Parts: sequence; C-alpha cells; structure tokens
Amino acid sequence: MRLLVVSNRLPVVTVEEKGQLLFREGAGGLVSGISAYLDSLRGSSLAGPQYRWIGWPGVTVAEPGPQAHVTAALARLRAHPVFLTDRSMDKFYHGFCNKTIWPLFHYFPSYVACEESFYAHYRCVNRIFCDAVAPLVQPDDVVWIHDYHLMLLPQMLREQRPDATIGFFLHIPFPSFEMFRLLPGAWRTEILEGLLGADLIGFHTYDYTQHFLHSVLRVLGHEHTMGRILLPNHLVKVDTFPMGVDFQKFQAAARQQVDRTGAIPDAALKDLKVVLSVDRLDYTKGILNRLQGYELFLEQNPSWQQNVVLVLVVVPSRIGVDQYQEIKRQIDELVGKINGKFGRVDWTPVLYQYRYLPFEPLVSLYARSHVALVTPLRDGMNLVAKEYLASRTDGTGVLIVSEMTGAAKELAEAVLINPNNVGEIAVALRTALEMPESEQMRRNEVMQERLRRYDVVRWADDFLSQLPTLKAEQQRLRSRLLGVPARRRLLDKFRQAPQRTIFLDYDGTLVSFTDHPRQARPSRDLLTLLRTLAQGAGTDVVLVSGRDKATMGDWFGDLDLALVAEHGAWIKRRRDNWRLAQPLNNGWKSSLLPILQTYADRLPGAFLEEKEYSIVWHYRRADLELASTRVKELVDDLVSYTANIDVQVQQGNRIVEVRCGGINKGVAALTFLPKEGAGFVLAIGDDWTDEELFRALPVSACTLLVGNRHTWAKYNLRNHEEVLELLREMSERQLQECGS
Ligand code: GDG
Repeated sequence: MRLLVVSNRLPVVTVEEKGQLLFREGAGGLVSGISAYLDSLRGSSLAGPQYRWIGWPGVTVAEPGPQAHVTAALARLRAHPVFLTDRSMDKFYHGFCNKTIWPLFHYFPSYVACEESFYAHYRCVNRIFCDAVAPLVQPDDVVWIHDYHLMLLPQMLREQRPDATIGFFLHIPFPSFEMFRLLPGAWRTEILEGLLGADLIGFHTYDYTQHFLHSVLRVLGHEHTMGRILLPNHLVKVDTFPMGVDFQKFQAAARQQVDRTGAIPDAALKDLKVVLSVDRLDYTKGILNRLQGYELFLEQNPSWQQNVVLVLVVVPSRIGVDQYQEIKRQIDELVGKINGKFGRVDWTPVLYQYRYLPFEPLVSLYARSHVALVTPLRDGMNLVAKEYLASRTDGTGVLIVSEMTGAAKELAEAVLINPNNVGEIAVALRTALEMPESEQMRRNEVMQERLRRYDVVRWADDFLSQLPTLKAEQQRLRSRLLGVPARRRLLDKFRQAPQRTIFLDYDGTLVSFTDHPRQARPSRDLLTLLRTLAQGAGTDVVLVSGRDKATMGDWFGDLDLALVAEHGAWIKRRRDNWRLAQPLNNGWKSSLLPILQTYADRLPGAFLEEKEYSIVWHYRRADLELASTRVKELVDDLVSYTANIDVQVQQGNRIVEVRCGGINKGVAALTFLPKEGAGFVLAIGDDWTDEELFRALPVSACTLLVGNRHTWAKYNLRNHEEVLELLREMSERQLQECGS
C-alpha cells in the first residue's frame, strides 16, 4: 500500500530567500499529527516510506521554470506541490475556506461571507487538486484527503478514478444542520456529494459524525445504517476517530528538559505558578475570554497576585482576514490593560509572545507550566490540551479545557469550563492552582493512559485499516450488479425463448420517485417502449404495482399489457377487464383510517392515499428524522390494532402500507405463468414488496433489484435508467427478430 496524503498545505513551508529555497516544518495540528504517523512508517519494515504528500507549497510560483525547481526540491521530501495563483489563493483560501466555511463550521454565522466568486474558486481549486492527484494514483494506493479546504475533491477524484481508495478526514467541527443549512442550497448539496465520493469519512467526535449524517439525510435524503450509506454506485462509511498526539515524543522531549530558557527565561518565571496558553491566532480559540477570565481571577483573588503568571503564546495566523487583525488588536489591548492594572516593577501578570515557537521550547513550556488554560469557543479537537498532558512526565499539572472542544469529550477528568462564562474560567483557575498534587495525579493518570494508548499513530492506523474491509464490502456489492456477461446471457435467453413473461414494478423501477404519487405519470417515451416490448411475438408484459386500478387503467389501459394493481388485489389480463384476485374484505379500513389520519396530522408533509383494499401512509416529503420515530410508533399501533384482522402492515420506500391479508405481488405473478415450462421469466422491482415477487418466481427466472441492498433478486441494477436501457435493448432485439 502506498499512502497519498492530500491537504491544502504541504507539511513544509517553502520560503524564498535571496533566490534560495528554504523549507521548515509548518505549524498546525494536522501537520504535526500526520507527520508523526508518517515517521512511524519510516521506521517500519516497509520497503522505504511508502507515502507522498500532495499540497500547496506555501508560496506562489507562477513560471514553469521555478515550478519545476520547486517540484524537484520537494520530491526529495516526498512532497508534490500543487501550484495556485495569488488570485485563487485569495478567493479560495482567504475567501471560501477562511471567510465562509471556517466561521460557519465554528458557529460564527455573523462572520460568514457568502460570495459566489469565493465558491467558484473553491470549486476550481478542488479541480486543480484533482488534476494533480489523479495521475499520481496507482492501483492499491490509498488517497487520504484532509480537511475543509478539499471537501469537493473526493467526488471529483472518484469520477476520474472510480476504483480509487479514498479516505477523508475533517479536522474542524461538522456543525449542526441548522448551521450547515445557512449555506446556499447548491453549495451544501455539492459539498455533501463531494464528501460522499470518499469510501470512508472521519470526524473527531460522535457529535460531528451525527451532524454530518443528519445533513446528508436532510439535504440529500440518504439514510444510513450504523454510519453506512448505500448509494446507487457506492458504499460510504462515516465514523468517529478522535485524533491523538505523539505521546512518546512529548514524553521524551519533556524528560530531556531541553531548552528550558528557549521560550521564557526561567528567571522571568521565578517561583511563580505558571498558567500556559498556546494557540494560533484565531477568534475561535477564545483567547479574549481567557484573558478576561484571568483578569477576573486576579481581581477576585488578590493573594494570587504576584504569585502567578500567564504565559500567553499566540502564533500568527491568517493575518489577511479582517477578523484576525481585529482579534489581534483586542488581545494586544487586553494584555496591556491587565499588565497595566495589576503589574508591579518586579511582576508582569501576562507574559505575551506573538510568534511561533520551535518544538523544544514549546515542550519545555508545557513541562514547566502548572496549569494549561485551553478555552476555545469552538474547536474540532484541540491538540494543545492533549500535548500538555503528554508532556507531564511526573503526572502533575492541571488542564482546564473548554467543553466546546472535541478534546473535552475524551478528557472528562480535566477541569471543564464553558468559555462563554468568564466567571467559570476565574473559578477554574483558582481550583486548578490550589488543587492538591495527589488529585492532579489521580486525574491525569486516567487521561494520560488514554492518550498513551490512543496516540496519533493508532488514530491514523484505525482510520486507514478500515479501508480494505470497506473495499471488500463494496466489491461484494458490486459483484451483484448485472455485469456485461450476465446481461449478455439474459438477452440471449430472451431472444431464444418462444415464450417470455416480463414482470415490471412501476414506481422506482420505470420512473423515479416524486413528492406525490400523482406526479409520476409515465412519459410518452416510456409508453412507447412498453408498447413496443409488449407487441413482440410471445412476449407478455405485466405491470405489477401497488397503485390503485383507476390510475393504472388511466395510464396504461390503452396498451396491450397485463396489469396488477394494489399489490395483487386486482388483476387485469390483456384485453380483459379488472377482476379481484380473490374475495377480499375491506371492512377494516374504516377503523384504521382515523389512526392513520392522526399520524398524518402529527407529521407535517405526511399524507394518506386510500385505495380499495389498502391504505398508504406516505412520508416522503416529511422531516425524515421525525418520520422515523413516527413510523415506529405507527407500525407499533397498527400491529396491535390489527392483531385479530386479516391485514398486512408493510413498510416500503418512505411509505407504510396496510392491505388485505393473503395478497402479494408473488401470488399475483404466479397466475400469469403457465403450469408447464414457464419459458423466459424476468422480474424487475425496487421495493420490499417486490421481494415477494422475486421469491415466488421459479428459480430459473431472472430477477433484478433496482438499488443497492441485500435482496432475493439475483442481480442489482443501479437505477431506473439502467432498467429502461435494458428494456430498450430487449425491444430492439425483438424488432431485429421481426425484420430477419
Ligand atoms: C486544527 C483544528 C484540531 C501551536 N503553536 C505552536 C505549535 N503549535 C501546534 C501545537 C498543536 C497544533 O499546533 C495546534 O493544534 P490545535 O489542535 O490546537 O489547532 P489547529 O491548528 O486549529 O488545528 C483543531 C487539529 O486541526 C487537528 O485535527 O485539533 O481543532 O482546528 O500541535 O503544538 N507548535 C510549535 N510552536 C508553536 O508556537 N512548535
């Protein structure tokens, strides 16, 4: 297996100085995490590190000559650059990524800019990435795409490389549907479809996973079973993988006590208790709330003044975006205010650094600090919280962490705070600073053990090891599709048989579903196709539907077909009248109608369709989540009400149907087959009611399910268009026969 990691930025920052290209490690959780995993591969017994990293190199290189130079230089680091113009970077990265998706997914809707040109460039850059990645993909490669910059890429890549193994991981929160729906309709559809091009989609927390599945249901209408979404062409798994840190690396670095004076000289910290705060500059990180909490703490606890220091490290980030400049200004101001208000000649309450720290000084700060104060307003995970714990070699130290971070879900023994409540931060600071060491160690032991076990290598391994199983499952499903050889055999049998019977379901099989059953009227083309097919010598076409006989008669009465309505209650043979299949009693309808009506009233969008021997409760247009609860309640109620009457309650494609007992499509179909030698028999359907048809037919029959699920049918077709294509081919063969 070769791993192709794709992210917006390469893990190296390319800087041009005096005509020379220099590379250094980039900041950010994604880079540190993946690098650790890749380092672990480097040391493995694999023949060389089997990976490549594809992304933007960090500088704009416009000319082909310098581009070739950068490409060659990066190739030595197993990196492959994707070159973007300044304009693209502006609209794509500073625009759609950082002014639209970032604030929206972090619940800052008022910061969201919805500009068409941003999205156009987002699409365009995802396409550029696709064109860069696709030629590199070899069979057996795994493509692992990262983060919100590239949400359209999985589907784009899938179109170019249908068999590729593609994983996607989102490092930021996936917001609730109420937030996600703020995006214009076309964008949100494309983003979800884009993500569903992957085989496996991962999120940091269960909540984000559920939010995503919910949006997929609400926007695209795809349901899931235990995180598995079965699409017509594809099976996608959605799951939770909380990212860890390189625990041993932090432990080892902290043990070495390296570079203790690198960040802040020891003298400045003296005998003070140190509270540490480290983040990229970002309004989501809650740095202002943190400062306000600290200010309040100093105010409320004068005895702690001159005994504590807040080391505030802010790493410059996205300085091109207005809100970042503004937050920087506010931080500068507030630090100045706190230092001015409480500071003494020999004590500065906040030691503020606005810069990137190398790894060693960062770890020595983690190791030196009594408390880590992590207060994001929203954060996908937050690795700083985990890194702090990983650096506490003696088990002491207190982590204060916001409950709005993904990390809080795993770090329940930390001091959890709501970052919007400044008072809570102040109280937490006192609790942390005064916590006995024995309690600190008791809490940390549990968290450290978890972080040690589920480290970043385990995280990546967990994610990547699911892909082969998923591919095998997809393969199994694909092998059920009507492939070229089976299709050829089917057509040969059809051509050679003197007697042929074709059973066709209607909704979902010959036409796609519509909001209301009335809208699914057959097109002129479809009627022509059915007519031609039915005209073939020795060919009987039987439309087997759950619809009422009036609609069936209205739509197909003029054709030379046999019709079955209400799932077999009514049968109309060719050139004959409708007849009841067997004596039926529909006296139960009057007692069940009020129940079904009550449920329709309780679910906006649900409605009833009454037929002579059945009632259908439709919920296609309703909120599908509420519907799933109502369906369970309704079916429960119906089952108990109908215990002593001869009716069946059946769930179908976004419907619940109650109908007379003893009738089903299978029983009806058998009445069309001659007792001796049935000849060529074909049945195509999409719904659960069609399973009865598939089961009842002789084993020699060819049965086809439209859709992608487990079935009695021998083969699957992807959608109704594939059905029409097959029928067209059959009808052409008949015409050829007539001509010859
Ligand atoms: C995104 C999501 C999610 C920071 N300053 C310095 C420095 N860092 C390193 C830290 C840590 C990383 O950067 C920050 O990671 P976070 O998780 O805190 O935040 P984001 O950068 O916003 O990352 C986040 C993450 O992706 C992973 O999925 O957790 O929610 O927003 O590793 O150590 N490293 C050094 N000097 C610094 O000054 N060396």
